[in-house]
Amino acid sequence: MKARLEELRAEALQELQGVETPAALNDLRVKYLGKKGALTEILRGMGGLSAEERPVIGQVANDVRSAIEGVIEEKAVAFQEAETNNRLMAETIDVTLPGKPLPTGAVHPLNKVAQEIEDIFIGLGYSVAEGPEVEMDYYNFEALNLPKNHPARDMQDSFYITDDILMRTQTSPVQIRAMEAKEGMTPIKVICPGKVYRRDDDDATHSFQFNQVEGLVVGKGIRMSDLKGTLLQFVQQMFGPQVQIRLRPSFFPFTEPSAEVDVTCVQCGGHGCRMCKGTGWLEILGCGMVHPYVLEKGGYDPEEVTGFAFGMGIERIALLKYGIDDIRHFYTNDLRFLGQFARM
Ligand code: 2U9
Repeated sequence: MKARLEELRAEALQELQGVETPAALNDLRVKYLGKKGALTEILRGMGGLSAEERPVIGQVANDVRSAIEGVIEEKAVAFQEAETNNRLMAETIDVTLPGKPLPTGAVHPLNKVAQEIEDIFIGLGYSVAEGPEVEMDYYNFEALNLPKNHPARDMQDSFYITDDILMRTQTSPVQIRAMEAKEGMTPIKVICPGKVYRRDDDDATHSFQFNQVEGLVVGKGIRMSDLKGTLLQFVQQMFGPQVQIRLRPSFFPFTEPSAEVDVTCVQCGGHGCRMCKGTGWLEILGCGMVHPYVLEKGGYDPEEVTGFAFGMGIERIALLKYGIDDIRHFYTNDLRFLGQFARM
């Protein structure tokens, strides 16, 4: 019986050496150690052994069982490890590979320029104010020295909603509201960016809706030279330190005196080219000293304080800055156009 057990051990170990799959390993476990397996079969014959032989053969049988179990366990662990390794290999991700590009948006060039203008004036100590786009006639016209039937109202044909309510034609009403909110306190240094609406036929330089930034400073002893210095600072930060400005007399109902401001041509530097039509200058904004009537409407005594104001079209600044020839590019949302500003 001992010889049969030893034979069984040798045969089992031999067969286990060549096993190649977990399923085959399990078959061998059943074949040798299972309830109807070879070892059980041999042990059934132990009943016929003498009392001396039984513990000896029992010991051998246990040794054979442990030897076979040991190899099966070893093989099982090896299969498990191999499978884990295969899975890890198959699931390996090379984190150094470039990712799939995600299409991302970009700040619209008009918002970009508006933000840039805001940043420059914030750097000069201004705060930023916003107000309603649907505005009362009083704030849009009346308080800005444009009474009903004033001929200058014709300059800005407007979208009226009722007799007294319209789409704002400028952001100046926000400044009137800022003055009211300050209740006579000085100084005021505010800029007001936002959309405005005018009944224009759209073309390369006009749009029924466009964007403005206006500025207002009110305080004791504010002078036209403060205005000029502020605007020079602004254009040099916006277009470069080489840029100069000139003021030409103009007229606005809400400022007196009023001026239009030109910058030396951003294209040719002032020598004269197609962009500046040979003049060396480009008009970029309007400005002036706040009209006493407007100061009064805002709750300030024009005998005590003075102020300056300016207004510019963001589209116009963006056209000049980026050399664009048609403002309709800003509104038609062609991604080939807009994409050019994504990395600027
Ligand atoms: C208050 C008092 C005065 C704002 C001003 C201009 C001159 C001006 C135009 C530029 C091009 C409008 O976008 S545009 O068509 N604006 O020329 N704006 S002074 O004056 C104010 C504003 C508010 C209380």
